[in-house]
Amino acid sequence: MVLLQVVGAPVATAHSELEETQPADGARLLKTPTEIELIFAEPVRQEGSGISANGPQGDRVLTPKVSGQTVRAQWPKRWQGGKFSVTYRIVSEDGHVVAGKFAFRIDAKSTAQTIEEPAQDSSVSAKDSGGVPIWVWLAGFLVLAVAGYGITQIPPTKDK
Ligand SMILES: [Cu+2]
Repeated sequence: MVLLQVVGAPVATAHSELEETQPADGARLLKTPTEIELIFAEPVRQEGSGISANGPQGDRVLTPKVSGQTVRAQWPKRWQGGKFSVTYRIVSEDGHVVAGKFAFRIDAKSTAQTIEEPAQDSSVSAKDSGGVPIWVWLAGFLVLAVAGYGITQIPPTKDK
């Protein structure tokens, strides 16, 4: 990555630098995107341009659809829980190769289905611990009521 940027710097006069991505670099999504989008400063050639993605499920080569300065690719439907990175290598109109990488997180709701089971366990343990202290609470309220009664009784005795 660093090497590519250093090598690319001296010839940066006319080729297409990446301007914007969708999702943005560093974004945290709650929904799985249907596609990703890369917008470059100048037109991109379809031939030789490629995008690949990496996530918890491994690596996948995506199919880039180039139109002008925009490169789009369909996002794999089930790629939704965790950190993902997209690596691009595109050929700009002047023939130069521009390569780079951006990353984002997807915390899709469908992963909540696997969290439902442990939730049942926690309700069971709540019942177990809840049964014991009922009399403790009643005793506590009684003590507070007596104490409160005693405090409220003090001002009238002072008046007399
Ligand atoms: Cu160039």
